[in-house]
Amino acid sequence: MGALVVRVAWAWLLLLQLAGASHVVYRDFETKAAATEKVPPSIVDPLLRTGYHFQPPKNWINVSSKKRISCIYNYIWCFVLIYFLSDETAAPMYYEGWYHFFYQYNPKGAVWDNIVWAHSVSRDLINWHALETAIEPSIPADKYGCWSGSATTMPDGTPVIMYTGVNRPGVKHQVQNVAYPKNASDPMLREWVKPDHNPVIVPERDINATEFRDPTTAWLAGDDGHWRLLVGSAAEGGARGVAYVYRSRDFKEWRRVKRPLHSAATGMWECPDFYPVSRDGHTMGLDTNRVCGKCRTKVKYVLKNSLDVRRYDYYTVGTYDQKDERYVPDDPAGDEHHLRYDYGNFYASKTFYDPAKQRRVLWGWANESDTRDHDVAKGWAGIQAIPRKVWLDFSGKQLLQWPIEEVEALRHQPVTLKDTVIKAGEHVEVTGLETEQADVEVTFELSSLDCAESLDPALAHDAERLCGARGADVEGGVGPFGLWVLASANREERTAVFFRVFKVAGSDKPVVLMCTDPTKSSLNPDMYRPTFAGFVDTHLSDGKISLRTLIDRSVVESFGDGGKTCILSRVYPSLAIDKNAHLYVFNNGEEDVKVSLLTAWQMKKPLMNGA
Ligand code: DQQ
Repeated sequence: MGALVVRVAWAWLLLLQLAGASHVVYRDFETKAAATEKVPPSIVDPLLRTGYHFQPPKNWINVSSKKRISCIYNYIWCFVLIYFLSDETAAPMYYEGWYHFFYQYNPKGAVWDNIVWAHSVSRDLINWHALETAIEPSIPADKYGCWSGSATTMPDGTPVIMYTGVNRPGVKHQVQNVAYPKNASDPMLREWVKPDHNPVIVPERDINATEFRDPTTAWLAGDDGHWRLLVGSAAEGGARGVAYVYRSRDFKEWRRVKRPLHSAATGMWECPDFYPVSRDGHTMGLDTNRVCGKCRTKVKYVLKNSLDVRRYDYYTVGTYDQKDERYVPDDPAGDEHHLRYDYGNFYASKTFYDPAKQRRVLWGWANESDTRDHDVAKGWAGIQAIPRKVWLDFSGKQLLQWPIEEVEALRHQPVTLKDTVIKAGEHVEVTGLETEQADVEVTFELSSLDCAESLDPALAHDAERLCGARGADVEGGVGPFGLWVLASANREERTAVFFRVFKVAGSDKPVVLMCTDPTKSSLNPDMYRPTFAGFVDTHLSDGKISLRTLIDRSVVESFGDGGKTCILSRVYPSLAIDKNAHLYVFNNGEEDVKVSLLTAWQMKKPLMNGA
């Protein structure tokens, strides 16, 4: 009976998706000729290409054969299906003084197709050099595609790549393959060889072979000498997301553990990620392979899945019982999508342990939010978010994320604003620097929450609806207050990144909403401009809340309250381009807000794959 209910629910959800999709497909994919004529000139302006966010010189970097951006709008699921993409995090890693980034790439165009593993290297995760393609279809086990995967460092220091190969035409039949460096003494790891024993993991009969992909970094647990890794999958006709555990002594023979590490009624899990984090508030990262038996009590685990039906990255914090090979989230309702790495455009991410700085680094892919035809006209699509250091908050309930410190080397021309009160309905421009490529850190101080509006209980768990319903321009009680970025001189174009504070009857803890509202980001009429939002878990006990926003021409990437809530948005201004981009602090709330300190820096352009 339970299974029947789940199936009916899924069929219903699917119908809703399709209904939403057909509407958006109609909007986004008119005939190519017609749409190309409509591509606004500003979209193809090279000045909208990002300056310091990772991207190759041209073409697509990605996710899968289709992209869906899902959102909740007026209670209705809407889905944008975009059938061609470029760059997703396949395998970030560190080797012999170099960071390596392998990513899903279409060498032939700005849409998802012909996917290979492109390869770039860096000394600092900021300046990048493009190398030759690392892995491309060349054996029967990957003849029809080299999809996502991960790198694992062996005890002797050499890396191994596991990746998904598509080995049959038509239906995407997926297997897992292994590749080794041809010459481990080359720190650039330019060439990779695929042993004859590929594929090393094939789906057993009870697994849906078209939903079986993206092996994780492998780890050793206990003294049994076995490597473990996860493969993302779906069960119950697609209704359940599953992370299967496979074990091996030699990376050649792999056996599935009978029960999955974890599964939930969410739909297909792509790109799973599983790693330990320190539970005592340490910001240092942990190497999955070095969690000693004694330290286990000081460690929590994070399981992330990239949810195919929504195209967002969700995670839970929990406990890993390695004897039982099971993971249990601390929050029994955690699988119901309480926590996201990023409440904006951020998908198919991966973390890696960086031994050079003893930190865990999270890297996610952000696709465009224009249309396929715009991408074709631009000749490029897809960027990487700024790599983020990630660790467990002292509360143990959620992760904190912060741009890696290396990005600060790009800062120059600092401008500050101190102890400036922004009165109700007012705004202040931050001048003295160019802000189309900038890093802004600001601390807001609230003298009182007396004016905070009461939160409608129906919206108490739905940040996106709360934000989307009225956006940044509503006159609130405490907030909306925050930044207008990539704003034109007269502010007819602007993207708002803001907070709004609510009170809840019977609780002394305020509800703090963080939101990005790009609905006025461009005068071009045909842009997809979803608002994005998440709640910030804070008591506001010192009356302060901070915001950091990385602005990069068509990216607005924000970190609320020290990295508790993050939102990345793609926007395509038509006026606020290059030197015409302005930055403001605004307050649309009734209560005054003080900027105790704002510092804004212009950002230099690093080496970016030769572009
Ligand atoms: N994109 C890859 C897949 C992965 C998906 C193919 C994530 O391996 O599941 O390019 O978007």
